[in-house]
Amino acid sequence: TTETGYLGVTPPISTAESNEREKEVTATLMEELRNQNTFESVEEARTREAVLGRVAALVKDFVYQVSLQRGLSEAAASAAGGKIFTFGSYRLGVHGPGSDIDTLCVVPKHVSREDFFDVFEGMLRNMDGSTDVAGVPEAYVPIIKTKISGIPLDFLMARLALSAIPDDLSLKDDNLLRNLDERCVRSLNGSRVNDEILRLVPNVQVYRDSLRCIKLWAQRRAIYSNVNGFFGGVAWAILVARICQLYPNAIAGAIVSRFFIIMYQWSWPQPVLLKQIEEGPLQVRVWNPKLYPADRSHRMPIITPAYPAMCATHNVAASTQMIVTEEFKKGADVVDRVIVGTASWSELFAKHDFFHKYRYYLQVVASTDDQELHIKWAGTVESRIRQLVMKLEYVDSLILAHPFIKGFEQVSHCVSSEEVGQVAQGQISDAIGKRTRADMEATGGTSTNTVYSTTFYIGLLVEPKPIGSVGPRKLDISYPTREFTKLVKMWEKFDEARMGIVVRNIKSSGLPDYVFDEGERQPRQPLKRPK
Ligand code: 3AT
Ligand code: MN
Ligand code: MN
Repeated sequence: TTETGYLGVTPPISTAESNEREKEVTATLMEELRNQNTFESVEEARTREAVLGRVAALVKDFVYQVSLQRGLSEAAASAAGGKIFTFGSYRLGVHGPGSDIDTLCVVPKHVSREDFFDVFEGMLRNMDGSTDVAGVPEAYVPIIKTKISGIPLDFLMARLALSAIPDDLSLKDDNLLRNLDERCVRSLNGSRVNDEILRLVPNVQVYRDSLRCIKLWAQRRAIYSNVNGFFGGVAWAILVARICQLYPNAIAGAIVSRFFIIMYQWSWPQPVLLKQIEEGPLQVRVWNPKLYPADRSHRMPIITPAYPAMCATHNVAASTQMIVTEEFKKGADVVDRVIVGTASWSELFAKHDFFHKYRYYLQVVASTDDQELHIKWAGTVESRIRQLVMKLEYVDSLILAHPFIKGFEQVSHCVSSEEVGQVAQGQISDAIGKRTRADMEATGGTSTNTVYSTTFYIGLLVEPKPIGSVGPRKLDISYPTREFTKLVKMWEKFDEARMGIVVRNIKSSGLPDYVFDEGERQPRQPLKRPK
């Protein structure tokens, strides 16, 4: 705790200890989280620690090797150090089975980003038990992804303006960011934000248990996604931390119950802050709605606690705000019933009903003829979907446009150019959908007829028809659709001959089976004959 005697930008709401009932529901919550398989096994935890130990040694060896190459003496090369910092769910202690370990490699100034992708990536490839090593040096945050002993890892790197990286280095000092490459500043950010969050919560174990619950709930309710205008991992982590600050002595069951009601009633766009926003040594923008109109437009600002302060939720649109708010309300209702004993925690984690909720849906189909290109094209289309959502919000009689948080991928083997055209239009018949590569080879087809497609869904909530009007209500989405396709085609690698983008309006009865779990789809009502 600080000079004020509390953590956060206001005093706590209550410093009371949790009561007996809250202790009971915390016990049942933890049991439910175990039943839901959110914890890894003891064995997996041990493997992770062993992997991290080996990775820490590998980074030191990498720095040592490069130091020698640069002509440093044996002694100076050994003293150059090198250190790993974890961030993401593993660092917060809320990871599940199969989660990755997000790892930042901090190296001294004579080790370059090129070395990271030439030398370190090579060392990873040669490491015992490593598989799937893939470097993406051109990314906004350059990254090497890999698996070691089956554990996925994401490696970022930051080169500090120091001649050696001691084992006890902390990343807290903002002055470390001086004179760094922007990519290094971005790479440091995730780790610095996580460290601050943990420093700013009153009880780390209570925080972890509560966040584990909220993350699972948000994933099940399909509102865990930054790109689509909901909240991503960092935003959820900050929200739960804020509730922990407001109830410093409460246990997880009580935090979760306060979480829903406080978030439902939050007076947006008042920001969620874990501490006062600070200025710092860089020429970079710090979130400031008084100064910047773009920041003023944030609907549900959740601000990261490390310098430079940023908004973790700048993608939120009017529609996603309504959806998240409604989910807070529903969550509050369930938790109220859990507390009085008329509901169980499993109800909180019930699957979303996105594909049952609307009468009309948009299908956004991105297609290409090449697997690798497809990943990039589908990613580009996905990252623009929120623009389509915002344009749809202006359409008359549309109350909201609800983007689903993930796309559905399909690989179709086509035997004719007509079929290729159909797939690109999102019309994948049973004949195409069920055909395998082997079927196609048997009929003499070639691999040029393979089409990769990803379909994204947007649910449309339309105003009810005015009483007494006849005929279907006209919903004109041609303008937003046209603007959206124009926008995605502005992608620098867009090639009309190889990539397709189609937006179609369908009725709920036209949703394909693959969006439903087995047995989830209601069988269509047979017509009842009068006796
Ligand atoms: P998991 O348990 O791994 O699913 P997580 O919260 O650790 O949950 P990620 O590993 O995807 O999630 O992300 C960890 C952090 O890495 C969050 C964010 O600071 C950063 N990050 C994630 N995706 C990107 C990205 N595409 N570009 C830049 N930073 C990213
Ligand atoms: Mn992670
Ligand atoms: Mn990751």
